[in-house]
Amino acid sequence: MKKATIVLPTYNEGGTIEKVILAIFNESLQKPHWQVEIVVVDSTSTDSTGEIVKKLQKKHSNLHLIVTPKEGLGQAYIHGFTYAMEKLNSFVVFEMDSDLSHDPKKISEFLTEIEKGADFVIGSRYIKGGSIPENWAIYRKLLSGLGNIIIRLGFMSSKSADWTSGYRAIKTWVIKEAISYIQPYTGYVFQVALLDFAMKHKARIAQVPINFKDRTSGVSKINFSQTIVQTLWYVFSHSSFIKFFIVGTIGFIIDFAISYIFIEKVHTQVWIATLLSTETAIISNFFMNNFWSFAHKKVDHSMNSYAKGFFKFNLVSSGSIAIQTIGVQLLSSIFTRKLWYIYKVIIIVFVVIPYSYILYNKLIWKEK
Ligand SMILES: Nc1nc2c(ncn2[C@@H]2O[C@H](COP(=O)(O)OP(=O)(O)OP(=O)(O)O)[C@@H](O)[C@H]2O)c(=O)[nH]1
Ligand SMILES: [Mg+2]
Repeated sequence: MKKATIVLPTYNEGGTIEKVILAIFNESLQKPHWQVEIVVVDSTSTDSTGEIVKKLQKKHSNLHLIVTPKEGLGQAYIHGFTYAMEKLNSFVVFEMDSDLSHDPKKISEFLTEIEKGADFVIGSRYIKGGSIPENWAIYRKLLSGLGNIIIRLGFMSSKSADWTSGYRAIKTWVIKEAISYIQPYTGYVFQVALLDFAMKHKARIAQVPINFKDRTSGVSKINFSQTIVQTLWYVFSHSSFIKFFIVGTIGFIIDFAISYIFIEKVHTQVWIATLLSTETAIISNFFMNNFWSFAHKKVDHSMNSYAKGFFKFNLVSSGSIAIQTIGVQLLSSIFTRKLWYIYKVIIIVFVVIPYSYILYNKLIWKEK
């Protein structure tokens, strides 16, 4: 029998915690081959949450309670995961809200995905069969929906439609590897950081649809403005795509500056200046991409791999130059020549950027 531990973070959830615990134990009886434990991580609730759990512990030996200071959702989960791994030797841990927003009936679907080989199962509100509450205020629907779109674009990944969902089943090998990485993310942003880490460390992702129910008791603990700022900053500072974009912009400045110096000040021939400036930009782009944008899949540390990677990078870059040259010339001859700079921007944004990003991922910085 493998052990699955459901970690329930609580802060003043006295109105629902008993129902949640009993429903989980009830569901787990239906699932063969799994031993289910519950770890409640209570951030010293000021209501009756702690007492209710202690009362239930008398009847249920597989119910555990950790009481911690109030340090945010991420920290509560880290306490719960550590307990599940070190004290209970769990194979899988679950994240689940304690306010009945997440239906315990879904547990068996998550475990089925784990049995099929997934390492990280996400309860998704944004896939077929999933939903958010209809009565959510429009601002909340927008925040959640738009937030997920921004995160997905930033990480350029189609593996998860719901990055902020708090209903998940995760194999403990993923948590063991991730634990020091997620440590600084104390608030709700920790959900995004954990999934980002798992994806970058080759965890197999699966999704099950969930119908998120609005809480009917207690109050929300999420601090929206703090969560939005922290999440946007996280995506901005960890997205390969955004870094690739910044590297491209720096490359453009280097290219332009060197050309300018050699053409205007040193008075070399234009083709020499252009060759020198583009190749310098290509070299700096290659190294910045390797050690920054795609650092999690950087090429092996050997001369041979560098040479191969650099050669392919030059090929892709030559393609970008060809696309731009032909594209700008073509559009200038079809439409007015005066608007050449607009054609250039359009071609860079809609053709060159996707073309080079896709080819870098397919040819140079591949998933290992
Ligand atoms: N231990 C602990 N649990 C927390 C903390 N913050 C939130 N939680 C719990 O995390 C779960 C999710 O928090 P919620 O306030 O329900 O957040 P939400 O689901 O995004 O928002 P609503 O459902 O609208 O309230 C709940 O079970 C909370 O009790 C915390 O600082 N410590
Ligand atoms: Mg909730």
